[in-house]
Amino acid sequence: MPYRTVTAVVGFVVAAGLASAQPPGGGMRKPQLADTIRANVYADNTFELYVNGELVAVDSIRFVPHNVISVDILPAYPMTIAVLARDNADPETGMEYANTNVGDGGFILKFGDGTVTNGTWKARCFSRGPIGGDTANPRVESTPLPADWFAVDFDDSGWKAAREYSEREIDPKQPYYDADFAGAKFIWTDDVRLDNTVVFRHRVARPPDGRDRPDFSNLNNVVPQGPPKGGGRRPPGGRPR
Ligand SMILES: [Ca+2]
Ligand SMILES: [Ca+2]
Repeated sequence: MPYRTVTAVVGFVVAAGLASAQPPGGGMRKPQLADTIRANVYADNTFELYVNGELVAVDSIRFVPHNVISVDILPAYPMTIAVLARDNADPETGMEYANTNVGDGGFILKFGDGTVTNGTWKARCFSRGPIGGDTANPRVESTPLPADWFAVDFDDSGWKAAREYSEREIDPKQPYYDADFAGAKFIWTDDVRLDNTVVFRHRVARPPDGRDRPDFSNLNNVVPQGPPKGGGRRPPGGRPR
């Protein structure tokens, strides 16, 4: 093939790949790290993050020190985000530090596509306490989590909006300031002290930064572009590729 033709073909594939996962001639190009977006998440005290019904991140430190979790995620739109956030609280009393303290919660998230937490997110509390702030006779009220709380089609239409909190109210620790949360708001339900287990949900219809991104969500159901690697084929004298 003449050199000029090769250049043209490569150029076309690269250009097409910017907006589509579907190269000419069918199949689907494989996603690369450049197709991912960075997710920064900070929770007081811990969280599980689901994107489009799949678990993508868990806080690796359940209590303290307060940490930022940063992971790469492969977005697909519309994108449904569901978060289980927990303040550190004894399930029997709602308190911490051997039932001597009422801790407070707080959650903030920013994705590289511009998705941020704010008061447009849905929020519902599933465990609160000590009821009435009564630390002498602490009680909790808990509701079981719906089995499919993280599912894309879960009906959260009856849920209230999350409440936004200021940095001063949440008082995040230094790792929060070391990460990019510009434009994001701390959120929780209405009572950041007594509401201890909270689920947030949010649907991102299209990338907030306006960038067109390929949709790789069907990748497992198509034949990738190019010859498959591995598959048990063993080159002579070598290990499987
Ligand atoms: Ca609390
Ligand atoms: Ca806390």
